[in-house]
Amino acid sequence: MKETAGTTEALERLRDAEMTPGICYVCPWTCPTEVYTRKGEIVYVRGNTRASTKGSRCVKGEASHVLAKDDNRLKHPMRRVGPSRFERITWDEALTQIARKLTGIKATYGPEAVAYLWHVDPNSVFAQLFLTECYGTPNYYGHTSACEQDRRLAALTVLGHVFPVHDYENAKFIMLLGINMLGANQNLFESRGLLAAVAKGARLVVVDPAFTATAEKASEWIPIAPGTDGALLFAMAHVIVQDKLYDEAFCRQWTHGFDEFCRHVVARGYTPEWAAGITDVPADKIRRLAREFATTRPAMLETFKGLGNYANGLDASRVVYILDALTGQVDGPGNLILKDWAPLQPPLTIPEARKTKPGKPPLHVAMGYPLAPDLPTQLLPKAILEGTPYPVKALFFQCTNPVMSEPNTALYRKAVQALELSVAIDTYFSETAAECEFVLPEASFYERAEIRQSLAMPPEAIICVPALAAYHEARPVYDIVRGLAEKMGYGDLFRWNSWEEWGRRIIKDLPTDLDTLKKTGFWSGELTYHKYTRTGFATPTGKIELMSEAFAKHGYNALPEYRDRQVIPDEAYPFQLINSKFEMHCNLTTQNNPILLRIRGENWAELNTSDAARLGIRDGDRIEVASPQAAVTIKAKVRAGIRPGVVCVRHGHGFGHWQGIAKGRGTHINPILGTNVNPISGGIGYNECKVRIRKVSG
Ligand SMILES: Nc1nc2c(c(=O)[nH]1)N[C@H]1C(S)=C(S)[C@@H](COP(=O)(O)OP(=O)(O)OC[C@H]3O[C@@H](n4cnc5c(=O)[nH]c(N)nc54)[C@H](O)[C@@H]3O)O[C@H]1N2
Ligand SMILES: Nc1nc2c(c(=O)[nH]1)N[C@H]1C(S)=C(S)[C@@H](COP(=O)(O)OP(=O)(O)OC[C@H]3O[C@@H](n4cnc5c(=O)[nH]c(N)nc54)[C@H](O)[C@@H]3O)O[C@H]1N2
Ligand code: SF4
Ligand SMILES: [Mo]
Repeated sequence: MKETAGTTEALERLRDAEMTPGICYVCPWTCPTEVYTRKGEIVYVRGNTRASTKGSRCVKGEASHVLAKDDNRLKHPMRRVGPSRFERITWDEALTQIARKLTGIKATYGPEAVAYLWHVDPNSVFAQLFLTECYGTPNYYGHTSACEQDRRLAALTVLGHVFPVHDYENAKFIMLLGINMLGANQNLFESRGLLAAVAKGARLVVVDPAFTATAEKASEWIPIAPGTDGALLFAMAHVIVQDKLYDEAFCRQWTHGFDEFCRHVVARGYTPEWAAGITDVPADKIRRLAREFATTRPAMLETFKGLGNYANGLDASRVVYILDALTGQVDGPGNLILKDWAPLQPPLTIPEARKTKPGKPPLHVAMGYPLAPDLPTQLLPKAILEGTPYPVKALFFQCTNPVMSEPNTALYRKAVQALELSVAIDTYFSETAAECEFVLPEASFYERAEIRQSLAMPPEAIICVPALAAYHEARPVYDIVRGLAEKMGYGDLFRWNSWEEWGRRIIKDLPTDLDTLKKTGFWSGELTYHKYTRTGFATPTGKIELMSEAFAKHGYNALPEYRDRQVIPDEAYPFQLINSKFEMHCNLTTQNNPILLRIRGENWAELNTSDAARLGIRDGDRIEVASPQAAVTIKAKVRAGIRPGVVCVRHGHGFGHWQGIAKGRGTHINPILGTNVNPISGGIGYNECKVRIRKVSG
């Protein structure tokens, strides 16, 4: 009875509801959705059933309707008036003052002293066009160095593609190293594909010091010693080379440096016996895995953050893709897909005559990281506090909270405080906003428009149509940038009557129109395989580079090598700290959501049962986790499913400033992490940290 009444009530709410296509922005995977509203309120949201995600949504997206009415959101612009004091100001005051400061900074230090940072990038292209083309700074960056910078540079230099996606569903052998597809979900169609593959009998091998949600579904879990995957991968390459299990015809035609790579792994002695001593994976198991991988079709290897979290992660990630190349299956069914992008155009064009050419190279180049696919953000404090390689005086933070998400929290906070201009564009009062001079409220994805690339296998564009009126005074970034452009003499270039005007410009090369897109929510092109046979690979040689010409050009070793990670546990700090995510939270974005907070109200540190018993720690005790840099206390989670000697902290929680309900819950681990920057990619080594632990209270 009760259920029937509930169903009737739910259906009643849906009567006459209007559907607008949306994009979920809770995590970087931007799933296409359908948002149903009635009388200006959300009544129902579901995944777009016709798009590539087949209607999937995760719990984080599902709970996100709370955003629309969350009283803790930023409601109006604010300006700092004291150490922890902000006053409300109008948009006009905010934009006038920011514009004045931008003009002053450009006159004194040059436009390059201004940088713009984002994480997930809602409409950031407007800021890019204004700052890089009109104002004249080359420093427009994402936050990839805090994320998958090593994997990204590996994919770019080996395969010539920034972001391979995966046809897990049709694979027969899948080996995942440092990627928790079912716990830190990435494309939902991929998670579904992975489960479908396992159900059809595919072999899933998970290499991870922790028994993750993905390992739970695997045929085999390999609890490797942290930071040693490179050795395992090289040894697999050694077996494939010695047994001639590679696809020689493919390698001769489509790879560069095939003979050199084969000689290299043999000459270096990267044998399974050598790797066994490093990885703690027995040599015969390594041999078996290599043979299974090379003789099963389709078979693929993939990684994400787990390898890049160490100083040796870049070369390890390169070897993942090199192994994929050796068996000749890349960009085929059941494998890595080097996706085509939808032909989207910029929303507006800046005429040549109005452009300002930057006088200095972009920061990543000036910092000595010419190959870095994104800014090595851990070096920003040096640029701000010491003026090296050149002074940075102003930062914009959109959709990113680096004061909390970067390591070395105290230094990063000090750097933000030292800026002449700091602007946080956020939906909430983040830890970074709390250090900034100006805090600007951005409209959420329920209130703004966007047309962007999807991360589907075929080329696909997705659209977000505003479903709700603006939340208080919050504005989308395109309106914020337009306001700034007006104040700085570029208003005529950033003029439109409605978002549809620039929306039509973005899709002008798509074989569809805006009205259709507004009904369907997406445009999808044809999925094609083996595109390289027509175009080659987008590398300097047009081939998959087992030996990287880009590396050689910049004086780095063209062939990957195995090195130890940087920080190794010792007697004083006997544990390796590693990081991972929660299934039901995303980074530092969802902790204020009451539904998600009820499911997971705080984070914890996981340690092995045997370590815990030795130290007298029981599940749920509070422990101190101390690195050579600092110490924090956190709840202990004792489990068998983690390698002894490893402490795994689940990221998220531990907010101090945030005004919402997440404040004071759980522990922020980043203050104990030191600065660790990969010397080539500029990626952050979050796991380069040794710790000691002790029980604080039961
Ligand atoms: N639910 C949820 N989903 C998310 C996110 C989230 O916060 N929550 N965040 C999103 C973002 S921004 C990203 S970048 C992705 C991240 O996606 P993943 O990279 O899959 O996520 P992490 O939890 O960082 O996973 C890293 C894994 O590496 C393992 N690991 C640590 N050290 C080693 C090692 O030495 N070798 C091996 N083989 N493994 C190791 C960790 O135990 C962990 O399981 O997830 C995205 N999806
Ligand atoms: N210790 C540890 N640290 C980590 C990680 C880890 O595993 N362990 N993971 C790392 C990884 S993979 C990543 S990607 C980074 C991510 O770190 P960040 O780049 O800092 O991103 P988030 O943590 O997701 O924080 C996003 C911010 O954007 C805001 N926001 C959410 N939606 C919107 C919106 O629509 N518009 C605007 N303007 N703002 C919005 C949120 O309120 C929040 O303040 O963290 C890294 N830091
Ligand atoms: S995976 Fe979940 S949180 Fe991420 S975009 Fe999709 S529905 Fe939103
Ligand atoms: Mo990330």
